[in-house]
Amino acid sequence: MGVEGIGARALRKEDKRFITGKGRYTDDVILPRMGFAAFVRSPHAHAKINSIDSSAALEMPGVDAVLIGEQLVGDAIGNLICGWMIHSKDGSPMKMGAWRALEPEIVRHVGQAVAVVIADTQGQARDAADAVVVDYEELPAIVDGVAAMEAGAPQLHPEAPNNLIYDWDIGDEAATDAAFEKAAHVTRMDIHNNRLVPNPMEPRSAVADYNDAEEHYTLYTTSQNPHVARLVLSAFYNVAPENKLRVIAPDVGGGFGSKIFIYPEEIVALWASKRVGRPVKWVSDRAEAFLTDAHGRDHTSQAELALDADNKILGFRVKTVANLGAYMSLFSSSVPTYLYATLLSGQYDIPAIHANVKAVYTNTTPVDAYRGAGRPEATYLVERMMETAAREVGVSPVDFRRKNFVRTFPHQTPVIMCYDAGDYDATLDAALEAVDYDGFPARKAEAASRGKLRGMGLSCYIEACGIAPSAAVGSLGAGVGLWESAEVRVNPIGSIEVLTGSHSHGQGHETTFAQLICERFGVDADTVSIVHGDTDKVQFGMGTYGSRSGAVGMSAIVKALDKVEAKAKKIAAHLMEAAEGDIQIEGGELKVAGTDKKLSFTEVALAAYTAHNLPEGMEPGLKEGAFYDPTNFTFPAGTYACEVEVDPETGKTQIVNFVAADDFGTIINPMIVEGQVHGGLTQGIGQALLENASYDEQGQLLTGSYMDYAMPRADDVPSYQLLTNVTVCPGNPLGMKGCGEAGAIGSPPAVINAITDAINNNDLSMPATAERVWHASRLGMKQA
Ligand code: MCN
Repeated sequence: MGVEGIGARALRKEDKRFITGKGRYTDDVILPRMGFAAFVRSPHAHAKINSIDSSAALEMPGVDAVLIGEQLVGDAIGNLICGWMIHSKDGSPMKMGAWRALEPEIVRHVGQAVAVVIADTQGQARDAADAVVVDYEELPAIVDGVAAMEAGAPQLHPEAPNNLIYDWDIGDEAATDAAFEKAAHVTRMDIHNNRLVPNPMEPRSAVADYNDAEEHYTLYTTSQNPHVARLVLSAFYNVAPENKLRVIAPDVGGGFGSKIFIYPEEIVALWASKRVGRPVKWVSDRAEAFLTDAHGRDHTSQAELALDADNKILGFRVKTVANLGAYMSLFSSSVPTYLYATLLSGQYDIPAIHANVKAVYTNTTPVDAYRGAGRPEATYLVERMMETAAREVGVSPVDFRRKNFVRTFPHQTPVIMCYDAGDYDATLDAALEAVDYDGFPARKAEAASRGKLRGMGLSCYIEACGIAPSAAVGSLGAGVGLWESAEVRVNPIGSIEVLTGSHSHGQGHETTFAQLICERFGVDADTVSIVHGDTDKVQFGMGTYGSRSGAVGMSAIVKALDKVEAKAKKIAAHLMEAAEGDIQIEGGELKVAGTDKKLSFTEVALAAYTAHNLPEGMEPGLKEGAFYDPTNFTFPAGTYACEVEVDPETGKTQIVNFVAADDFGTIINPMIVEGQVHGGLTQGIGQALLENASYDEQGQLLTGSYMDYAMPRADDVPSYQLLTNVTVCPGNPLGMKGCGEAGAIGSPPAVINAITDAINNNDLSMPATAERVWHASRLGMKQA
């Protein structure tokens, strides 16, 4: 592969196995005597379980066992947990209803598991699951977050009256009220952020193997964070102590946040493996994935922006209802609060902000992190408001934003975040030039001559990633610090293994992390292996989400590399009888500055292990570990410009140009970063135009397959124009900011701002389907 350091467009090391079909996913794991699990799932959104009759299923061929919730509770398997304690504004803790991996009493969403069948083959298990007879007594269901709080709404959990989980505030209410009293203009909007289904390519799966003789469990699973999975399984679900539980997340085909959470199926697979005395495999099919993978978004908000006579923003007031579904999952408390409301300042200098977030239970699939997690919701709200306010006061959306940009750093927002570095004018300028903003009126006129409606929309997003400084999240109620760890092992003949707590499930870590080592030691990337995803191999780790693996995971590697380098230099200095300060590492060699004396990296590594000529008192070996805990989040930011053409006859929107100008700090591999942005933009455009998890009033998911849930395809998206501007992040040794979510965060408002501009009607919600756009454009034409 060669020596390709920081900034190289190195081809992905992992692609050899992925594009030749040699990846090893959880479903590829086949163990001797393995049985298969199939879950019996509720067809009702809300129902009491009167009885479960498994007698017919037990008689069916190959069936080993049918296990139900009462047995699980009897074996003291713990309830599923939420990781971040939120207190309501009255000081009371959030109200959590119990979530059991197999529900024995009341089901609260369609697809909830009530029993599991273990059989010799997958087909036998599924057939037998169909033969389990569950007597349900249906209860009224509620699916809408706002309606769930109204008097008389069906109640999900006795712990949470009015289905209210928490009623949480951020910012200064009095200062915000005072700002509105002084306002010359107030922009008001009701905004809904549509519910999404994550849809990674590989559905979730688990293979659990209990070894009776050693009382030890191994779990192969589609996890973004195997160590956290082990921790949670051990500490809360009472499966086994950590030393008796190995979690392996092998190749994982995408997650987008949905594989952070430890789901009922993994817990049940482990428990069932011990119960039936054989390894147990469960593989989700796509229909189960629609019903049980944690969904994303689903916010309903009212927003108000106060401006002075000069169009300077005085205050921002937001009220949001977050529909969390039937249960609280791992990040569900933090997504609509600390990941959402702390970004309501956007790229703008807003003196006063107050936000209230009410989180509610409904009879829908639980909601957790989905690419961006809270930050797309904030960006959509802020950027729709900016565009709308500019239109209302009759100034250009560009001038309006520029008037209000933050320009001095560090910048303390009124909602906790302190932005460390950025240049928002630079990315705005770059995007405007690339999209030929000045030429837009002419293109609009030309489109009109063909009977088409052209629109231009901007989105100046900011996000907080590099999740997260342990001190900050600890003080905000997170149960755990979010540092990362690394170990760098230089083997005796010079090959290098880097053990990282980050987990790659599509982000190319095996390549970018190796680039760091190439940069530092000048070695060939083929001599470097990145090891991750196995709790028995890697010391510890917090996993991958919140675009943290670059800024946090790689920083831990840098710290470990510093230690390795320092020791290697000591050894080289000793062997070459030189001063330590004179040793330089270059091109895979350790040289004495100003002389022709040198040793190869391999010679120094070998000396560290042969150990007969080491400096006095030095331990043998060349292996160092480090933990890195960031001091702040990182703040990627940029401007997205979208130009659309709408056909008023059909309502069909065509994105004719999309420019993304991003600031990700130092870039390790531009090609991988571009791939990340492409993926994020496409998911964001999917949310804006096509995707929606839609329920009927009884709580049935109407969009439960690809026949009804529209994913973006190649012809829905344009050829993106990507640009970058670098402001170095001062908070980590490489100066990096995350890039993994930006596209999905910044793009939806750019698309909707463009369509609403085209159709001359601001009243349009996501997804902007052809039907919605057609109706809205007719109103727009009447108003024109
Ligand atoms: N990188 C870089 N230069 C930068 C920033 C990042 O070269 N300035 C590189 C990194 O080294 C890494 C990749 O870009 O190889 C992404 O880095 P980062 O932004 O730190 O994000 P993470 O690696 O932590 O990945 C998480 C992020 C999230 S939160 C979601 S959701 C998401 C995403 O990554 N899910 C994905 N991208 C995905 N891509 C795929 N294919 N599949 C998913 O499930």
